[in-house]
Amino acid sequence: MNKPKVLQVGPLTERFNAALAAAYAVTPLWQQANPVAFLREQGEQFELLISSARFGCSAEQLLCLPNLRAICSFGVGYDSYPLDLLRERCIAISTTPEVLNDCVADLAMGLIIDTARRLSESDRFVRAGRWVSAGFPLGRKVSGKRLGIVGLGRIGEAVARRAAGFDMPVRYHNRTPIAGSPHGYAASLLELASWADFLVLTCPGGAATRHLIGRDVLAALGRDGILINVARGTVVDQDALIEALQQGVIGAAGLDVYAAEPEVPLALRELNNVVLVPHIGSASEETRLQMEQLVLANLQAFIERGELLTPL
Ligand code: NAP
Ligand code: 8YV
Repeated sequence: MNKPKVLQVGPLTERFNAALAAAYAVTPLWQQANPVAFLREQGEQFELLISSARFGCSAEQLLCLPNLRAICSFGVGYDSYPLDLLRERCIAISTTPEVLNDCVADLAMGLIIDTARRLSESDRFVRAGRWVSAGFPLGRKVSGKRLGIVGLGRIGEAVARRAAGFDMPVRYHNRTPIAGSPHGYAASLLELASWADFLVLTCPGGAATRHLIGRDVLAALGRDGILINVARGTVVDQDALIEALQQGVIGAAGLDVYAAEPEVPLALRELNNVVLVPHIGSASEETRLQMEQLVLANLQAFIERGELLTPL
């Protein structure tokens, strides 16, 4: 029997690529000499697409895929897809929710501890041989501090559960308050930022949340406040953040995501009061394996039953 045809937009792990190729007739779009010309000439043969939160699929690419029926995406974020167009054309899309909650929340807690207790900075201090001639400056306490969460969803809830172990009171801001939530609701971002010691971002990216965190929110967070972003770089006005860190408007920041990845501006890299990691929220062996398996299970379910397991 012929293997079903699948178009894969960008590379994932060797393990995933091999598993996909074993069951399907895969066309790796990124390996085509001219991917744009390839799509224009041959796009109509594909009904199934594999992509990721990182590579997504543009409106221009969709135009070249008139027979597309389903997209199985690696990652939970969907800001790299034109959702209105997908809805209009009745193209189903799955993501990989839940399986990465723990790792992204763990990273958020790691960034909280790192920024407040200055772990990365103190590591640089020891490696540079500076301890022999000076003591390291004091950091800030973590336990018992106020934690504000922007986007109390699956990942935000996992952060809140971890914060309980640190005796941190939690408040949150979503567009809609969650009925029965044990956490206090802040009706505005300014209210949440003024209250919080740590402001953690776990909301989706995309046009609707672009620059939610700007100069006003940073000023409200204040000079002892710490911003943690494990959501999307677009949620923060990055220029305003750099200015706030340079001028001491906020105390520190821990960032996993950036405005134009993988570019990280020199102005950020030069600052000592920011911890910078390269979008590693879900990047553990265990979680990435579960995400890969969920992508494959979605694809199989769609082919066998016309239904995705974790549709958006
Ligand atoms: P989720 O369960 O859908 O939670 C998102 C939360 O954000 C919801 O509670 C939602 O509540 C809230 N929200 C949406 N728009 C908002 C707005 N304008 N202002 C305030 N809150 C808003 O999603 P999730 O699975 O937790 O994932 C969240 C995001 O994390 C993903 O979309 C992705 O961008 C990011 N992420 C990053 C990494 C990483 O590696 N760093 C990994 C995975 C995910 P309302 O709808 O009531 O507003
Ligand atoms: C992805 C992420 O691993 O799930 C998401 O939304 O940001 C990460 O978990 C990454 O974007 C690769 O696509």
